[in-house]
Amino acid sequence: MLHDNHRVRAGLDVWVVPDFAQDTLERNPGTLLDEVYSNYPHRGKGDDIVPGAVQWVDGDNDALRIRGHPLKRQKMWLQTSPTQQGYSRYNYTGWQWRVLPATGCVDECEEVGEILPAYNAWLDALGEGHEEANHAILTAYPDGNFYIGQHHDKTADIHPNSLIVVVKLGRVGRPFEICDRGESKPFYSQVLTPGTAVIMTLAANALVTHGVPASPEQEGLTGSIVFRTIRTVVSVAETEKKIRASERTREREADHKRELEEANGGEPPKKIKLGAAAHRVFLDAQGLWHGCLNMY
Ligand SMILES: O=C(O)CCC(=O)C(=O)O
Repeated sequence: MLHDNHRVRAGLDVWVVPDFAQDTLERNPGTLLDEVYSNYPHRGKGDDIVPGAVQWVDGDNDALRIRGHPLKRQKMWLQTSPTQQGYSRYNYTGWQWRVLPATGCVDECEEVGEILPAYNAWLDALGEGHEEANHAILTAYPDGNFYIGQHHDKTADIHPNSLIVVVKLGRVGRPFEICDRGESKPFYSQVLTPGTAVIMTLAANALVTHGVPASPEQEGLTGSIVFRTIRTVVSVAETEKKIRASERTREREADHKRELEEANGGEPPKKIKLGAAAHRVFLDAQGLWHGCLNMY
């Protein structure tokens, strides 16, 4: 069912299959995104996440910002199990505990609930023994200024036998790029039409990075839904505990920053890189180090 002529490169387990939404999920990728985008609330800057509800989290919401910077996309998390039994967690670089309760149950999102059985039937029919998808992340790019940089999926929370399947949504195509790990020049760069699926194994995900570059001239909403099998479930009580602990850490860091700034006569810290890590350091008038804040 996965044909060699759909591989992005011979021998690599990454396939690009056109019209996957239309043919396999039997759903129009334009109306699917439009409906999910407008039928559920968006939590923007300053809005609270409603635990366990189906909702979009915008990139400027504090829970989604990455090290203080707005993310250039909007996201919705769905899981197949009831959220009262715990949240399925997919952790990635810069992920924050306070976004985990933004996960809703697919039973309360009928647009996605309707396509999931067709997705899992396709997976079963592949006959490769892949685990059924129990998790989906929708990403929305309101226009071409929104994007996702080159990355590989972090696999700690993904079932080893999961496939990663990105289905492109919207009414217009969007470039998609794949690079060899460690390279910045893509070996694959194509405008993928709505409904196209990018399918990869975890082994292939470890060899390459993928991303949707900014295309500032592009107008119109585009997006994707990514199906995975997630193995990490965190209870509601544990999630709340982790959120409280990270809140205390943020408060401590803010106090520490204020104290160091006061001691430094109101001067902001200077950014330096020590090895791979970035730090904000306070140097006194003689250039002597007298405090350091980790970047957060
Ligand atoms: O929107 C896309 O096409 C890619 C999404 C993606 O790579 C991700 O959510 O990890």
